[in-house]
Amino acid sequence: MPARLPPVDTNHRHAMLPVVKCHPLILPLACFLLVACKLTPTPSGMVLIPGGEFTMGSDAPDTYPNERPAHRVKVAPFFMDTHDVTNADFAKFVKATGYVTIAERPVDWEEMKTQVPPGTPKPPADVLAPGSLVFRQTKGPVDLRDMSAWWHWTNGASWLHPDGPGSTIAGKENHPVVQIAWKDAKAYAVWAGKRLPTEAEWEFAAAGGKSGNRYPWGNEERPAGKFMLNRWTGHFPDLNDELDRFAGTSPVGSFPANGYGLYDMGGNVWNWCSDIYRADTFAERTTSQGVCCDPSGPKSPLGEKMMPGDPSPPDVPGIERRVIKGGSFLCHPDYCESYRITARRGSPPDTGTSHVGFRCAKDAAPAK
Ligand SMILES: [Ca+2]
Ligand SMILES: [Ca+2]
Repeated sequence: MPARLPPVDTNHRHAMLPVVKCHPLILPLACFLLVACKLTPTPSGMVLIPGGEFTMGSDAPDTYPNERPAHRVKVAPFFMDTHDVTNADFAKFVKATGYVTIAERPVDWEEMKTQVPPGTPKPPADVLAPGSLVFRQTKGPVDLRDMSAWWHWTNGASWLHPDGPGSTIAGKENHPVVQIAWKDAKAYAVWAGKRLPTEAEWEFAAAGGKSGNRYPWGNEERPAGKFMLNRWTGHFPDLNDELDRFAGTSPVGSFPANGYGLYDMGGNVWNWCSDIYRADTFAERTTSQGVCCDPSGPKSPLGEKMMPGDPSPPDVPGIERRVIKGGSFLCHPDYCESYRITARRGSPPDTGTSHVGFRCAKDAAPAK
């Protein structure tokens, strides 16, 4: 006969716990460790990116000169939004704060004057009126060196009207918000208690815990013929056959996540990063010794060495631009393939476009 077990008091959870006798110092020590190693809980909609050392940039021949040289970088653990900030997310910010995006404000000529060559005449009123840059498909093949064939300054274009007056975000609540200038993205991040990721963090996160891959999902652009991102399909910029199901932006999370659970790290919309853009950032960084820890980008755009083949040559040397990463629904393998992990470009911080959005990061430790 087995010994009878004592009755269990099921009304008290502690009654189910075994009583462990331990050294009197164990409990105070455990409390000390809990406080000392206090981990920030993972905020909703974010994942913990563990941090570590990785190879940033690429020396591969089929990459741009601004991605070279490949070099070792360390990043501390941080949190990253699993998906781009959506129209619904941004609407909450605007409702709570009354924030007016840069595209919705008239251009400040006094400020603009500091960013153009001296002696530039004041532009006509329609150029100074509120607006933004809108992509328009061309009627036929064009010279791919002339981006003005498909980018058009459009009065009335804004996050609410991403393709200009008459366009709407109704029904696109879960699409990434676009027509967001870097300064708008930063304002949102501050409101959300977050920040923009550094370029190093973004690139580390895009790799999804793997090393040496060309894309956030692996080395093959279309494994087993499957589209892994929203990019341009057809002939750029005059024929979009929508083979990947989307002509413009797509709802966030329409394609598989990468190894960290991050969606759309390649394609859909570009993501703003916090760093100032320079084509020579990596070349300058590697002149110093050792592995670079948590780089936050160049201090200034001044003194940038022009690089032949830079996909983002500045209109005016020394003008401030900020890094964008990940490519968009406009990228095509025959054109720029900017959804590669190491691809990088610069864009003026006060200009929104219909293919640039953002996602936020947050420190995982109390303070850096
Ligand atoms: Ca597409
Ligand atoms: Ca993206």
